[in-house]
Amino acid sequence: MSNLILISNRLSVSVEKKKGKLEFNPSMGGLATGLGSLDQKDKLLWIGWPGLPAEELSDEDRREMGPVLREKYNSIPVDLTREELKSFYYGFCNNVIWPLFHYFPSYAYYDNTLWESYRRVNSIYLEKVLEAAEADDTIWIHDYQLMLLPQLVREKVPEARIGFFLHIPFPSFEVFRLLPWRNEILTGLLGADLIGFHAYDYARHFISSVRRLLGVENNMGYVQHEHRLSRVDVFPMGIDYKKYSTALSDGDVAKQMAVAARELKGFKVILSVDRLDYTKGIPERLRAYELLLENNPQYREKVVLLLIAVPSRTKVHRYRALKKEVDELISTINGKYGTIGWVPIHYFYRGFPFDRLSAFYGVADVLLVTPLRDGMNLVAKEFVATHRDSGGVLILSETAGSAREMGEALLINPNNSEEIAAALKTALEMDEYEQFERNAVMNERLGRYDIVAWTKDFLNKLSQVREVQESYLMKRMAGSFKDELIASYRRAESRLIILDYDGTLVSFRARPRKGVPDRELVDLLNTLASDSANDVVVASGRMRMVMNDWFGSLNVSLIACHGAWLKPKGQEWRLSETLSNEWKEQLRPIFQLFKDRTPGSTVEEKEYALAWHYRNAEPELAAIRASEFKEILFSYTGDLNLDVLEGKSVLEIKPVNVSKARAVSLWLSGNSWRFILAAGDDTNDEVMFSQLPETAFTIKIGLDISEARYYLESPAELRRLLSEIVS
Ligand code: ADQ
Repeated sequence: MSNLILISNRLSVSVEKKKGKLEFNPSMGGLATGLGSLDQKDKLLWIGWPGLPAEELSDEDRREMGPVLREKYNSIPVDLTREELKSFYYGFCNNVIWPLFHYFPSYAYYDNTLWESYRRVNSIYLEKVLEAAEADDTIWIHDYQLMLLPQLVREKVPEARIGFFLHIPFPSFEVFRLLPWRNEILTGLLGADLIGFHAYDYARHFISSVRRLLGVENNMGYVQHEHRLSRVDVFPMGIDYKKYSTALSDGDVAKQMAVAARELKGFKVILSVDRLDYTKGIPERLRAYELLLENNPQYREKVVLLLIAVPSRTKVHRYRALKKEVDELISTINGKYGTIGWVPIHYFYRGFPFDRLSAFYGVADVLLVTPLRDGMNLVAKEFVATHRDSGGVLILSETAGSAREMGEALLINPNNSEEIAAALKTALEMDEYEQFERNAVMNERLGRYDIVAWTKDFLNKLSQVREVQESYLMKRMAGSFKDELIASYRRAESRLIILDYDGTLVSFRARPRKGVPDRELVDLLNTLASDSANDVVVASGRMRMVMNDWFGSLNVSLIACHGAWLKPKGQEWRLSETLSNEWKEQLRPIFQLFKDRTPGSTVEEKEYALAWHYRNAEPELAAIRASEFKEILFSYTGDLNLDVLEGKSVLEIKPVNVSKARAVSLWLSGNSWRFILAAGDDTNDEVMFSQLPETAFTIKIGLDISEARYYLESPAELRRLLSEIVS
């Protein structure tokens, strides 16, 4: 039986020590419910910190805790010392990542010792994973505390099935780039097969950062990094819908609600529920409430605000400062507007269990959720589900992830107190029919994509990614395919070997001129060419002069300029066709214009082609310019008999009768090769692959859809293969 191993900073059960005795308090979070609903063919195992620093656990405690956690809660504890908690959790996680990812860059504190601690603690989690995991287990890593873990696991268990979900926003590139360890974080995450986010924007920001910082493109959400495919996708987390939508019919909740309603004496109730965190916009919310009372005296002594704030990260300075600010604001407002019979704000600085919280949701007329940033915000969803069969208005910040799915709420900008105050007025005055209608639409959605659907969706997608990866693996030139290729090579008395150059024999460089063949490659080509049965053709889009400089002295055949020039081995260069260059006059100014409008891009003029390279341009601008440029070029091609070639970060135009496939046909006609091998990485190579005989060994370099029969991951892999066949 395989396991589903879930790794998060905290376990879903919290261990406390009271009067020297251990207490185990399971917190039935949404995630536990979602996972609990899965068919139990997989055994569930949680790995995380149990809530007590290592120093507070005696050997005896450990002997007691381990088996209880394991047997009763399927949990494996991670031991963290006070020092580790300070520098890892309070330090790096909550003083660097949390503020930065929530767009508070000025709160982030970049200190290398904190980063070192983050790395170290991620490795501690790794050890636990390695102890627990077996080859066919599914490993699901959660949240910003463990962003290095996917890659750490990948390095140790390359075949592992790894998912990662980020519960907080992924910020835009402009913010993310501020992080000194940004590349390490991206690489860490890309160790996962599937990387999930709450909202499309976060996925988009992640993909954009990967592109700009690692230079890696995405193809329909698939990212190829270090020769592996990872998928990036969006899974807006749902709630335990059944539990919340039926809460009010629960006896305990109904009782609590009756008590609360009695105590609230017919006031209109505005509710606010969060952890006390500076991202939640609590002071801004209080100011907006004050504005409502100031501008609308008719609501004084008619409404109350119930402000519930769970203490959070109280060891962090900013949180203590926020607590002070909130305390002061509340006393100012209560002092200013309160009367003997009316307190404008009831403040609860503590969390509540499910029945009390649901009762509060139930009595509330309005839920006021105004985070400055929030990955999702489940409170908003819980409130709407609780009001499935009743009115109740949700006011929701447009910067919360849940706003994307809850367009029927009153959406506000959390920094605009006037707007929030106006929304409060609208909510308090909204007719009941409209309230019902809005809640019904939102409930339909929440019911469909609840925590159970969310969990299943994520795990299904993870399996699908593995299938896609496996379909590539089936074509991988390795194992029996390689044996067959080598045997066929050895048997054959005449062999044609066609090798594209850039991206196939050498990796791409920032500047095309830097792509000079190295000693190892020259030796390899020489060895291949030294067998008189071999005709080795190096076929490139590069200029004839360059090809001549690099390979002219070798006993190989050459194709330059995408097939305009040919040099069969031992012969001189010759043109494949009579070609004209007149079109260049007309198009050169357009190439220059695009170069000028796209900083970092360059124009390369070849004998029978013009190329615009944008590898070093700002990627998003380059993508826009490239599609614009393509449109323009296509409008010329028909009249001028030209062809547009789209390569990797290059757009090229050349006469239509010049092509690698045409050039290669010269080697095919009149020859009966017993062995043909062709390798390439580009769209230009695809036509060539498709015109070769079916028995040819066609190899695509890189993971991509291709006409080739096989694939290899990189130029280095192709070189290894070539060395093997000649050894
Ligand atoms: P949080 O910042 O903790 O979580 P949120 O999603 O609002 O934010 O709340 C999570 C849970 O805590 C909810 O189920 C809620 O009922 C409970 N809770 C909040 N305040 C409470 C209170 N005062 N008393 C009792 N219970 C309370 C992070 C991200 C969010 C993201 C979640 C899930 O910051 O954006 O929605 O993870 O991915």
